[in-house]
Amino acid sequence: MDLDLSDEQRLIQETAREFVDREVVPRARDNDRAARFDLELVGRIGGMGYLGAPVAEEYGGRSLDYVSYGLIVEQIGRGDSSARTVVSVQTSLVCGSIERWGSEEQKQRWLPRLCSGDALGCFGLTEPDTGSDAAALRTRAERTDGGWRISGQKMFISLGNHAEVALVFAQTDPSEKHRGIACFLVPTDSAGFTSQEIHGKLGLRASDTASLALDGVEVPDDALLGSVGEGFKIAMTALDSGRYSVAAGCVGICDGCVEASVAYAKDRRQFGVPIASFQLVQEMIAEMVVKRDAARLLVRRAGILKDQGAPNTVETSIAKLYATEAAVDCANLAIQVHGGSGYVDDYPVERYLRDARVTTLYEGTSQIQKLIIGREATGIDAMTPLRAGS
Ligand code: COS
Repeated sequence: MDLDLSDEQRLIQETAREFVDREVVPRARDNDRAARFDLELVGRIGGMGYLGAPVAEEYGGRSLDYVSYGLIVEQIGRGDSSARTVVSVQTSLVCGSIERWGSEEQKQRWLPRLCSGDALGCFGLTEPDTGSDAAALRTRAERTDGGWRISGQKMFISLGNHAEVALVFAQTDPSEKHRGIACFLVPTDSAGFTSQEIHGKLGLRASDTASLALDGVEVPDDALLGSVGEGFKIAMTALDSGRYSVAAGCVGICDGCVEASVAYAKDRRQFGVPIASFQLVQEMIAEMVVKRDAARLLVRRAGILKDQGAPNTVETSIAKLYATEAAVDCANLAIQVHGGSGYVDDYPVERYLRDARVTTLYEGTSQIQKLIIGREATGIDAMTPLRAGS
């Protein structure tokens, strides 16, 4: 595995770093405090081509490789995980799914506007009663003359209040279980489609999170993405990319924790010396550095496999599991290095902890990632006790 970055990848990394320091970092605290979804910032991120970086240029993307995409997402994650969530959802879950599974007409209709940031999209998989067991979703799609009628509820949907199009996963035939699921491109101004903001989140306060209700929403046949029965596969392939993106963002959190902690520890003096002189402080910094580097290498491996077109679901789960847990650990350690100052938002580390916390939950919990990894290692499916015993 060649871990070296090409000259072009280094340039992409450096450009993203400068962009984030200039545009993302200065706004992060105020947006967090105000719980503001910063549409102007989204526009600037779109202007950089960061909302559809791996999408083909003919559809408005930048045709970038996955390693480069990961480098961009890492930088944005270092600046602000709320902004990074926009990039991950829009690029990996929405644009990636439309590019891979969409008809030529669907791609032409949606991708250029999504890649530029003129339109936002959301990914409607999770429901009030359906999280880890995604195949058990209850939203129903029934055939009508020339189309479908969709009814159900979706929960914890990032960008759901601002999206123009929602990928809605719905069951067409419950007896078919996961093979009955279909995915629809639903314009959010459709009659019967409503969204509601979810308030009171621990972190990602500057990210838009919605519950969606679909009350007999009618869509034409050409709103179907892929074919009936392919919906579960569409969701899983989208998550293979989304988990990679979350993991890359978490490397950025780890890196931000190292940077902030090193700077603080060299500046802050106690007992007459900078606290960076103390072995117990260096131990915390060393732990952060090791976790950041390990997470970065795991993300790089997953990216390289994706660029090779090789199977990478398990390697992506390994990267997602490790990087998200590392981000929580690093943020917690970074607060410890900062002492009382780390507990208030003069420094970014308390936001890092609040924002990191959701990453071990969304796009598949750490427990789901372990079950995917364990199944590959043992050949035994332990997803549910019932199946493990059968
Ligand atoms: N890529 C393509 N296809 C995949 C896939 C992937 N990564 N993972 C599974 N599939 C396919 C399988 O090949 C299988 O296809 P067939 O019907 O042709 O046999 C089908 O999907 C069912 O797969 P599997 O048996 O693995 O499903 P399980 O119910 O055992 O496990 C888990 C599915 C639990 C792994 C899945 O439901 C999951 O990831 N849950 C978490 C959901 C999640 O992340 N939610 C958060 C959303 S936030 S946006």
